[in-house]
Amino acid sequence: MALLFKGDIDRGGDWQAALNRHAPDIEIRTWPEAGEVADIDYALVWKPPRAFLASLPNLKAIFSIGAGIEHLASDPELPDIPVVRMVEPGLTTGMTEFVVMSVLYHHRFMLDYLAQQRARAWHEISQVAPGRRRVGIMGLGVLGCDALERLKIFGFDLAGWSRSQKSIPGVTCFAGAEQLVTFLSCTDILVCLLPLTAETRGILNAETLALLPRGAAVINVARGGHVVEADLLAALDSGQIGGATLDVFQEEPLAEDSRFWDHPRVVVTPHIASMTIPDSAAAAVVHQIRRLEQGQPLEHVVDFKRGY
Ligand code: NDP
Ligand code: OXD
Repeated sequence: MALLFKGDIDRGGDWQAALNRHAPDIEIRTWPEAGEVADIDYALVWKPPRAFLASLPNLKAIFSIGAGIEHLASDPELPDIPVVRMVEPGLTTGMTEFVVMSVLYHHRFMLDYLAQQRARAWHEISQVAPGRRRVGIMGLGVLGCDALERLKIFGFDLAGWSRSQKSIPGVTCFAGAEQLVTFLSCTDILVCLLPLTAETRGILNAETLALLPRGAAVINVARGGHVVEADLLAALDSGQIGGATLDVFQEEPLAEDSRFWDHPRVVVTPHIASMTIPDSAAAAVVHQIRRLEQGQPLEHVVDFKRGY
């Protein structure tokens, strides 16, 4: 049995070692050393070029190195075999750390305090009790649910929004386009953890940003395509949005002349909110391969009709 890895070349050695550790019986090949392509059963990939996967004739399943799968959905020649998105504890924990950190950052007025520091100003801002701070997460999947679970400890007023109705203890759950207005209108700190699909592209735009309470914060750790950037900049300039933490952008790396770089109400990070960790991810991939080889259904298979 052979698996071909085609991802970040700098991390190829780590992946090879991790996969060998978790599956000594599987032959691990690292692109470009693909060998005889007809022998390859599985591909573990990030942003493969168009038709690359179609050139592997006997694949049984494709594993995405990341949680997002647009890099595969955009390939018109994607083979018609199961595609598994990345769900692994390292990626989940990393995202939760970043979300908790960012929510606390806005909750505790850090943008204002940093501005005060630069101005050598010593001024207390009245603290808001966590129970009076409404934190809402768009996307109640693996990542959104884990972040909410950890945010509970702080006592925030928590809400979430998803496509299908959910029931999560301690979280007010909203669902569907018809409940989006209500969800947004009672969210002080908004976190976007949606997949990028035809339905969610541009979901944070002038109209939806205007539904948030004035001064709300926006944390986007999903995809740049969720935000209409010109609309967000206008909302930041007007004070409708009080601050933003942006980890993802329409164009990455962020253009040198982007206004986000030095906007005083924005924190920019270079798409690092979370990363797949080779060791735990290799265990997750091997677990799925074992399932398939034993005739059990794969987990976390992408439904391309839904788009995620
Ligand atoms: P999941 O597939 O587990 O969850 C997706 C959630 O979004 C589900 O709750 C789903 O609803 C909801 N959703 C999808 N479409 C809609 C819609 N039209 N309206 C309302 N809700 C919708 O994804 P993950 O939690 O694993 O990952 C989320 C995203 O995070 C990834 O797609 C990726 O883009 C991003 N990401 C970013 C990283 C970074 O470093 N910045 C790292 C890792 C991931 P339902 O539950 O009803 O299906
Ligand atoms: C992912 C990402 O989707 O890294 O995992 O953004």
